[in-house]
Amino acid sequence: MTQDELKQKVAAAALDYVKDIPLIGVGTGSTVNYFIKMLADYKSTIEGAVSSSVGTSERLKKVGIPVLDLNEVGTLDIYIDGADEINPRKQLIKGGGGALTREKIIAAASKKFVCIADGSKCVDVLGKFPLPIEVIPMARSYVAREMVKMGGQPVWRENFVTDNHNHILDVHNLDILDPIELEKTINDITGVVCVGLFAMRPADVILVSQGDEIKSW
Ligand code: ABF
Repeated sequence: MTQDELKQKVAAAALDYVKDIPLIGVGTGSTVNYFIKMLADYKSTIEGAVSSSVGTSERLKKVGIPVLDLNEVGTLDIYIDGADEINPRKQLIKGGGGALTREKIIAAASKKFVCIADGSKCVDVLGKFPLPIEVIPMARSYVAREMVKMGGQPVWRENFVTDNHNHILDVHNLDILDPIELEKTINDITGVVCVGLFAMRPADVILVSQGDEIKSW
């Protein structure tokens, strides 16, 4: 199976989790894009979705699902999103697509976060995938220097601005042995808007496609 076929397969498996749930949270990325296309068949049961990015909002509207403001919806029963890396404790690196801040907000406001991915995303230790950090633009160099002190190699994602008008640093070479501690430490750096480490609020369910199988834990 190609990677795209694996993404489609796991996206289809996530449909079971949104049956009969009127309001859902929807993430960003190529795996979720397949999920959004498949949601077209659930239009009658889904009243609306809270979206984690401008791109996802456009895709949802295209398939006829109204996009709602999280402030008006309150707590969501379910949030479906992808990841860049997943460890056995359901902790994640996210933000390769730059939507990490809104993704983290929706995850925080959801009762159940179901993370969907193809098997290539599973790792024992997070950190091979460069860790994305959204920063206020004027703090970019300062935050980068702080990350160097922590042993990382930050690279500015040039020519990219987030939906919140901020910048992204991708931090290479971090061996993330204690994800919760690192998430807290990076959160404390002035100028950081959000770090793409989802450890304090990990996923609740991981669905991964590997060959013909869907593994879940
Ligand atoms: C989002 O999409 C991200 O946080 C992560 O960066 C990415 C995964 O993308 P894909 O499904 O394209 O591999 O959920």
